[in-house]
Formats: sequence, C-alpha cells, structure tokens
Amino acid sequence: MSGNSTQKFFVTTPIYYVNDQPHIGHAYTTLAADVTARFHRLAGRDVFFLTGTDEHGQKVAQSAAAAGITPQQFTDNVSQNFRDLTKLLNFSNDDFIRTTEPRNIAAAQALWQAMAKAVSPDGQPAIYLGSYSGWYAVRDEAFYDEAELNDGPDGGKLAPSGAPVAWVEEPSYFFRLSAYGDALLALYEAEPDLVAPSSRRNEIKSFVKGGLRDLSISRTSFSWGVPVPGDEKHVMYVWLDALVNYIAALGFPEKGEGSPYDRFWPADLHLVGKDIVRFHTVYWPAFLMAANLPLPQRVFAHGWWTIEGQKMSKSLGNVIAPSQLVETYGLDQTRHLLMAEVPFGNDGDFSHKSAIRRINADLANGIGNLAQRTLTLIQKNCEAAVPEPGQFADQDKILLDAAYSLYRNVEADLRLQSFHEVLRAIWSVIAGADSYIDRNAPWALKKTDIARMGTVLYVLAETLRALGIVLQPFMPETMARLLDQLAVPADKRDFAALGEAGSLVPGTALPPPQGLFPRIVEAE
Ligand code: ME8
Repeated sequence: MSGNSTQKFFVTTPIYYVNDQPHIGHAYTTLAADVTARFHRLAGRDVFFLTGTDEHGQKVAQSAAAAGITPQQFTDNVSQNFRDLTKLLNFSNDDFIRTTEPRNIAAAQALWQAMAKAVSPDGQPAIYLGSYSGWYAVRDEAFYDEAELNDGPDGGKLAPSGAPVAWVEEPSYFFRLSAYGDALLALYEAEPDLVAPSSRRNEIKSFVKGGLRDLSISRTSFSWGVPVPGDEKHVMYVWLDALVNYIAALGFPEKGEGSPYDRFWPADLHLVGKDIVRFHTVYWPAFLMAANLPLPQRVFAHGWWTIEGQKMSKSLGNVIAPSQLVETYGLDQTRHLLMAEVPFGNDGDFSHKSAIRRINADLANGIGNLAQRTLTLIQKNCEAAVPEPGQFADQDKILLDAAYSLYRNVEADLRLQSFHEVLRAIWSVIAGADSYIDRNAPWALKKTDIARMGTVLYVLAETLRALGIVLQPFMPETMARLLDQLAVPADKRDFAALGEAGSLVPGTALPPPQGLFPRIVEAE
C-alpha cells in the first residue's frame, strides 16, 4: 500500500467553507497541493488534483441568512471567489467540486446507503436511528464531549478551537463509530505513513485510544443539506457530504475498469490543515471501512499561519487576502514565499519584513542574480548563443552532477511533504553555482582563455536549465520565462530532460536576457 509503484497520483485539498472569503490559509493548502501535482506531472505520472468548496450545513445557512439571500445564491457567489483564487495563484487543479452539485449529492447518498447496509465490527448495524443530545459548534461544524469544553467569558461554553458551542437535542441517525476503534488503531500501526507528521499521528492515536462515541450523522432542525435516503426529514451531517467529495469527483458510485474512480482511488495524499485531522483520519477511514472501500494512502496536516504574531481574524482586521500578496510581491514571489518561509507541518508567522527579506535573498539576489549574470555574459561574449564547451574539469562535473541529480535528490523529501527541504536542496545548488561563477570569473577569461570562458558559461547555463526545470512546480510562470531565455524546447522541460538527455545545444540563439525578480525596496 504505502510506497506502491503505480504511476498515478491523486492529491486533494480540503473543500473550503463558503462562509468566508479566501485568505492565505486557504491559498497555502491549495498551493502545497499544486506544487505536489506539478512535481508528479513533470515526473511523468498520471495526476489528478482536486479542490473545491463545502457548501451545506448550518454555518453556511446562517451566513446566507445574515447576507439576506438564499443559501444557493450565497454559495454561488462565494464559491466563485475560491474558483477565482485558483486562477489568481496559477493553480493547476484538474477539477473543482462543489458539494451542492448533483454528483456530490448522488455520491453522498450512495455512500450513506452502502454504510446503512453494513454491519459494524461488533456485529450491529453500522447506522441506526436515535436521538442526539449534546454540544455542537456551528463554527467548526463539530460535536464535542462535555469534557473537552472550556468556560467562555460570558458564561457560555467553548470548544477547544475557541468556537462557541450550543446544546442540541433532536432525532438523529448515528454511525456506530464506537465499534471502529480497534480497526482504526490497527490501521495506524499497519500504515505508519497514513497520518503525518508524526505529532498528528500520536494525537490521533491517543484520541482513538481514549474511546470513540457513536457519531451523529444527520440533523433535523434545518434543511440546508443532503436528504437522507428514505427519511427526508433528515439532512446529512455536513462532514459526511463534505468528505465524500473526494470520491464524488471521481464519479463514485460509478466504478469499474476505465472509470476515474478505478484510475485514481485511493487518494495518494489528502492535504489538510491541523484543525481537521480528526475528520480525515478517524471519521473518513471509518466511513470507508463501513462501506468497504479502499482507504487513502496518506493524510498530511500542515500548521497554522498567524499574521505579524497574531491569530488571523475578521475582528482584528488582519486577514490577508492572497490577492493582496500577489499585488504587493508578485505571483511567483508569493508562491515561493509561502512554501519557503515555514517548514511544512509547523505553525508559521507571516510578516511583511521577513517576506521582503526572503524574496530579496532567495529570488532577487539568489536565482535572479545568477540568471542575470550568466545570461548577460553569454549575450555579450558568446554572440548571444549557447557557448561551445570544451573538456569538463572536475569542478564543472561536480556542479553539473549536483544540478542534474536534483530531482532524484529531492524526491524523497517531496514524498514526505518536506517542501522546505526540497527548496533547501535546490538553493544549495544555487549557492554552488554562485561560488563557481565567482571562482572562475568568466568575465576575466574573455581576455585570458576564451575557450575556458565558453566552458564555464556553458556549465552555468546548464545549471540554470536544471534549476529552471526543478523550480517549475513552485514558480511555473517565471521558470517558464527562464527556460525561454535558455531556448529550452517545450518538450524538454520535464524531469526526464534534466540530465544530458536535454542538454543545451551549442550555437542555439538566445534572446536578450530579462530580469526574473526585481529587488523589493522596503517602504519605510
Ligand atoms: O474545514 N493557516 O473548511 P475551512 C493555515 N469545509 N491554514 C489555514 C488557516 C490558517 N490560518 N486557515 C484555514 C473546512 N486554513 C471544511 C473542510 S474537507 C472534506 C472539509 C486552511 O474553510 C487549512 O487547510 O474551514 C484548513 O484545514 C482549511 O483551510 C479549513 O478550511
């Protein structure tokens, strides 16, 4: 199961609630999925990258009521904002699913029916009708045990997330989650890569070891949801109709040879934030077990962004819209910044000061400067064409080897979602190229050893080509420009072309160089 050798890769993001405008937290998860999808495509795999919006439930119904429009109108408007975000940040998602679409409703009902037919590990029906009385947080769309709650400032109770909870009492269908604890614990043991990073895995294991209660999976006190098959007074718990999106987008319940479901399920990677790990690693696998469907290979939960040291919140007015970042810093600068700034999995703080520092250091002074120096020297001294190399010296081979083997060297980190390690490895080649250019001073070789100058500039151009190829997943637009400036043909931009298979051909004409990343001058 883990480490399987199939050449497909299915990566998903959470589907976002449409009660909110997109902010950098949402952009972050989808960006990580986009980088992942682009990597696997460049490695020649059959990729499906899914994102979308979560549109049912009480929280969305309340936001629509507050806006004075119907839930459907409300969701149509706000879902579009999330779709626009995918364009704005140049996300390469293959599909965008909305839970209000007929395909999601059909899949949710089919999953319900499969679960309703099932017998749980303790020999009883997996779904039964009862009555729920307990605490519910609309903001989290989650049920909480009394023991998990804290006292709020105004005498009310708060969930661990800080969301206010209310007492709910109503008829409800239940999923017999309590019977799945042992199966889940056995799963975490058998599949140590399933829940990552390991801190999350430990958290989930102890949650399950603490004992699971049956889960209320339908509501009767509002109607903005998917009707329960055969008992339409009930709508499904919003998380059930949300989680099913991952298979609904593959055409479930349609299965069989040649179907998208057979081609892509199980998911290779569900990327989520740390707030929703429980839903993806306890509820979702238990639902799938009950329905006798294969389980996802991996769920990775990344950390939380704060802004200039503070929690992002509407009331503090410090919510950062991704469009603001793109306007201030540029598209690929924003993409690089978000992926490079924080080890993936850790919490991180966004500040304009460190954003500017990173963009200038990594991009303007880093790869941007290396490209500008190399391409300008070639333009001036090599008749604006790829230079002719002579024999490679040891130091040439060392740099070329490091550049050519970049994909091989970062693949393991990519599989672990260590994007910052991937970038660190790429930047160590940039640093190697910087010291190579200074050591060899090709500008001075023009007078002393013109043949060696050609070799040095060729090695640098080849290194830039490799850097351009491996950085495409992070900065697709700018790296396409870099590869254009090196006259790399469109069919030689994937990882198969990284080594000598795609080497630049001496004598190929090169266009005049253009700066890749302007330096940002800090406004005082
Ligand atoms: O939970 N830092 O939707 P949601 C980092 N609809 N990531 C953040 C973030 C922050 N400050 N804020 C949000 C839901 N996120 C459900 C999901 S999936 C079947 C249903 C990201 O709109 C992070 O990925 O509340 C988090 O898990 C997600 O947005 C929550 O989005």
